[in-house]
Amino acid sequence: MSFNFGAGSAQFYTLKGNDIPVSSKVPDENVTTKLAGMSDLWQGKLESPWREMLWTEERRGTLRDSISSYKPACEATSEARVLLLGPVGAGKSSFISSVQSAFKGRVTNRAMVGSSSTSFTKKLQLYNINGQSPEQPAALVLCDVMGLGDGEPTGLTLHDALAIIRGHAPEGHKFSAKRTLRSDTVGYVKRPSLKDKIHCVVFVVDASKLSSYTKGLATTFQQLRKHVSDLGVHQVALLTHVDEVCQETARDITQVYQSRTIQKAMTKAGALLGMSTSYIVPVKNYSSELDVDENKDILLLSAVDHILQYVDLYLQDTAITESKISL
Ligand SMILES: Nc1nc2c(ncn2[C@@H]2O[C@H](COP(=O)(O)OP(=O)(O)O)[C@@H](O)[C@H]2O)c(=O)[nH]1
Ligand SMILES: [Mg+2]
Repeated sequence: MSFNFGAGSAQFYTLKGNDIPVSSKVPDENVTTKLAGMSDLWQGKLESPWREMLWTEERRGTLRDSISSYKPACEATSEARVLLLGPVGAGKSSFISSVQSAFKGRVTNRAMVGSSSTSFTKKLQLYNINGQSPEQPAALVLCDVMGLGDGEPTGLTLHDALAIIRGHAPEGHKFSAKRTLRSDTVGYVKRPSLKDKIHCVVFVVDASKLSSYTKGLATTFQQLRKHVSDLGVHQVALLTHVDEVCQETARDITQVYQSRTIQKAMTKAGALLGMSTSYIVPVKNYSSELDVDENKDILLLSAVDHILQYVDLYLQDTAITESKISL
């Protein structure tokens, strides 16, 4: 299996003169408390970022505008429907709230964010991303659902995840590992159209838990990936909690693509998911922040932009197939 690190793969990892080990700097008090249990220390800074990012107010504006004015690449659906899948606590609900916050300009908690180890979100919840203003909603729906199981009899089953992706699950359906979705379930969508289906699957994994995720979870991911690929739906991934594995990134999010620790975490996430790192993007969700931050917004909005590219690949393929059928 090969992993694509883009321009970064040929970099030499040298420490610059100003790269004082973080432990010897005076860190922010909040950050220190959060990082107390961190296993992986700052492992040095790459000479240059392995992905180019523009950390400017202008870039944030451009991303907001392009997502707000996004139109799906196929007439059969007026909006992109994206499903977030991952274990409990990975940050699926937080990502939805964070994206919403990045548009609103203040931190909101729209999707219910949990703090326990069991899934807070049991229902299939659809969130219309508001865009620049409530009158101008973005053509993007993010779907939140309970955490994936890792072979244990809890969590979303493979069968139910695929039923959602195929468009059979009604909004608000309450999932249970004991009662899987069936054609006689109330609200079951028998003949889903393109707008009911999922156009891109986003796997969400927590960077601070990569070493403790079970083999069962890796198997769940691999099985899902195989079945979702068979449906022709593209998959990308979000690596969340990056602030919890790298102090320097926690202090300054613009360091995310220069942190060797995060680069390693991305490789690890790629191995867990069985996916090239070119599909994976890191994010820092709004968790304890009271205010939005320009650079965190840029990372979050870039993740949405990345997702929409894969939505369009699926929709373009679908449009071609449909036009062939109607010939
Ligand atoms: N530090 C930090 N905490 C996060 C991040 N994303 C989510 N969290 C926290 O992790 C916990 C679980 O998040 P949640 O969104 O409910 O996970 P879900 O079960 O996947 O929906 C919450 O306490 C969040 O505030 C992140 O990027 N960094
Ligand atoms: Mg949740």
